[in-house]
Amino acid sequence: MAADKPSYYITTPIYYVNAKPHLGTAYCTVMTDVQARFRRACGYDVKFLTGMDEHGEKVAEAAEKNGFDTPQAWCDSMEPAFADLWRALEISNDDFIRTTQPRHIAGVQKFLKVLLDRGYIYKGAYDGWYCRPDETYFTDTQVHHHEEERLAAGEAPADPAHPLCPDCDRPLERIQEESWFFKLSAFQQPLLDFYAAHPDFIQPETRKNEVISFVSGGLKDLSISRSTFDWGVPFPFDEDHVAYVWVDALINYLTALGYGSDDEAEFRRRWPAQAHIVGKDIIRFHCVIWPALLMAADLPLPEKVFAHGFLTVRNEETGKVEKMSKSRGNVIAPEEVMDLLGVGAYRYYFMSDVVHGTDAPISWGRMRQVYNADLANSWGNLVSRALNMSIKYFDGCAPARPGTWDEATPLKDAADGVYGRYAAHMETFDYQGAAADIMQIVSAANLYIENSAPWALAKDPDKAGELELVLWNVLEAIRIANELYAPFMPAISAEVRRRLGLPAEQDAALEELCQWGGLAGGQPVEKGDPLFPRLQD
Ligand code: ME8
Repeated sequence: MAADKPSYYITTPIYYVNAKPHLGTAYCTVMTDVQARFRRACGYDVKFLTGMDEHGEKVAEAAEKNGFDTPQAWCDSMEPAFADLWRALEISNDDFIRTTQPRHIAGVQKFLKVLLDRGYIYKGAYDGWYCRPDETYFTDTQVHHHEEERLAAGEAPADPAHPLCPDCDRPLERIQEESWFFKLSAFQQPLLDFYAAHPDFIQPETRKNEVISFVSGGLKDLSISRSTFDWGVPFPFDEDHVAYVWVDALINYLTALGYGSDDEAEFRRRWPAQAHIVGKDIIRFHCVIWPALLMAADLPLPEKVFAHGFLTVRNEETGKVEKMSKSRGNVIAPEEVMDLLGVGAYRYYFMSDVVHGTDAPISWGRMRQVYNADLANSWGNLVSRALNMSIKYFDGCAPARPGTWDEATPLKDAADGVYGRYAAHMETFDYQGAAADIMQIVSAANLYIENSAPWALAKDPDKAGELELVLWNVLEAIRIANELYAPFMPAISAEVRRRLGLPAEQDAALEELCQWGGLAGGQPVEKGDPLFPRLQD
């Protein structure tokens, strides 16, 4: 723990264990990782949490279907699928929570008791619609409204016994059972007041409007327990009931900090979270139910929920563009993309080319295009040319920092203020903007090499000083661009640092590392294999 550094607590959703992670799951996790790495580089004391959502009827059913004796054994068998992929994708999570861990169960039970004591839950009977694949409840009005929209769009009427889910269009079930309810209806005005007082709480803006209009339409109390199966956290004061999987899951953000344990010091230090990163599919849970639950428990609310869009694929049969999802069976395995691009380029592609907030169709052609243009031709080529020339003209070393290092050059100009521009983009999750900031330096450096033709300078002994200045400028620009790329491509950046002969660990904060003039020079450098071998179209 670094007491002197400000805490930055960032989370991904905890993913369902019923299938292996796919490109969409990985997209959210990489996006969160880039922010966590950026914040660490800026000097924050980061806690980056991800994990697995293991309770609920679907998990119990999947365990049985897959021939496991217990749901727990099924969940345990799935952990490596997540843990191994996160390692392969260079995910730097500091913790991995599983909702079946005792630390989590204790925290959920404490939370439920707090809600009971504060008078925000009561026992009643639930009679309504339930989407089993999404584990989401819908009212008659919501379902009716969706059916009207479908009919208006010319679609065939749904079976009245199983109308279709307003979120995912799969058949709903009618559920009637005794249940505990959360007084969500009491939080309509407090939520609207909160959104108004915290305009940055929901990002991007379009999502905020969607949430506000949903809440303005009125909130109904929420069924938060199930009694027809037992794979969940038992209510401590009513053992026949287990917590509704979403309430169980949301509380992970607290229990990972020790909420409900004997030592709540980390919880007190780090809560509220700085950012929950989620997909737009689960925004109501994070921007309506979660804040209401926290208000009911008298706890502070997270600073920001960032909702990204979906990676989509075209359904060959219907021609419709669909969300890539496990239950639709249209997923691409991250390993396929890693095999094509390598991990660094995989991360770079999804983070720099897919605008965070809108949906993005996945295309192998576009991946190749971005890889070849940005990485093979621009960044990789720049690094390899610069190192080659150093080795050739400076006896295997970087040129020493010349006395005139502080004089204006096109590269010093390009690097001037880059940290501020980049940080502003990173902080608002505009990674595309941040990648463009770095690319400006990279392009300027490639152009500068062309314009100053070091190979010609090297032939003229009178131009030795100029050659030194030019090449030092290029290496200095590379050093800075490489630090800025590090959250996107951690292992590649570490390798570039190594080839440049720089220390693996940097003590200084990113802003300082981006100051022009940091490269002393004179150290041996290494060419190495191409970082991004060109891909054939
Ligand atoms: O919802 N494109 O888990 P989940 C982009 N357990 N992102 C996608 C995606 C796609 N096609 N498909 C999934 C759950 N995601 C709950 C969460 S949190 C307290 C409980 C990402 O396994 C996206 O971030 O269905 C989405 O929100 C998340 O995976 C849902 O993962």
